[in-house]
Amino acid sequence: MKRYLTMTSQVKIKQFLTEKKELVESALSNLVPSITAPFEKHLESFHYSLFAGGKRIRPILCLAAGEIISNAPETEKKLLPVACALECIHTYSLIHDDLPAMDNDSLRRGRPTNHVVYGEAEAILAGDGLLTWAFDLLSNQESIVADPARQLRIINIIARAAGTLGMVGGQALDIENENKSYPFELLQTIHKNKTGALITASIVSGAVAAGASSEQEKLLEKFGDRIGLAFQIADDLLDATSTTEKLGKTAGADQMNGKATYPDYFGIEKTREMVENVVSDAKQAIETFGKKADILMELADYIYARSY
Ligand code: GRG
Repeated sequence: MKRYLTMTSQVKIKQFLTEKKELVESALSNLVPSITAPFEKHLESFHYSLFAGGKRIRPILCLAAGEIISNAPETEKKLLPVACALECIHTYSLIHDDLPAMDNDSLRRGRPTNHVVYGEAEAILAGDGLLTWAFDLLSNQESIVADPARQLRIINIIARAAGTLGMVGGQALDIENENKSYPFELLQTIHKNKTGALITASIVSGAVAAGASSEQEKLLEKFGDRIGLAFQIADDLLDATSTTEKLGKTAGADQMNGKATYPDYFGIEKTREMVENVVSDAKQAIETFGKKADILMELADYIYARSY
């Protein structure tokens, strides 16, 4: 099922992304600790990275998946703590990924990386603080979004995706294999865990929080799995073809760090075709939702369009 962004849908999706991004920014401001004594320095570094202008794709996917299940006006408001928890985890992963012991990068979201500004020890702590705050948000009485059994499932979906059997494991494999040549299957495993797991969890947790049935959850999990992969392949393409200025992070960093990417295995053109096919599979998975799936379909097209 191929469908490209027409001018009208491009405007519509940009508007949707802007609106939801604003909503997430304001929820984040309300739901994380403000910069006050006695932890001012630590919180300054926490805020520095969290409010650095990320695209907020994971919280937006969480809200959009919730919308497919229930468009009751209170659903979106209810889902915001889950959406914000996902962004806290993502921001922690970027801070730690940029550390000298990992990718050693000095530019992120268009500004100097956290450790460049606050030093390595504080950057590690800002990451630790963000990760832990995510689970505070997910388990705090004031921000609980579902009945206890559902809430526990949401926490477990996110914990599993962020940890050793997901993002952390993927990052470990990535680092172990730097500057090595390895079979394509290993690259797929790295991508699926390092980037895909949290993206899939964003979609599934949003759906579960909004009351999805297990059948609906399975369809959205398949969509998430494909979108997560498309997102990482698009990121590989952008790293190889875009500029530091446009990306707000160092272009060509994968090659510099000895990281294998899709274009290394298949070249740019074939890799573009692969993103297109993966996005098409993602959309097929949610066809049965009919019109309700429009926004997620357009978000999928947006990920494809972003690879150019
Ligand atoms: C340190 C445990 C740990 C994990 C790090 C996220 C990650 C795992 C590494 C980042 C490496 C990377 C560039 C992966 C490609 C996909 C990706 C996660 C891109 C950054 O996400 P965006 O584009 O960034 O959503 P913004 O800044 O918009 O939030």
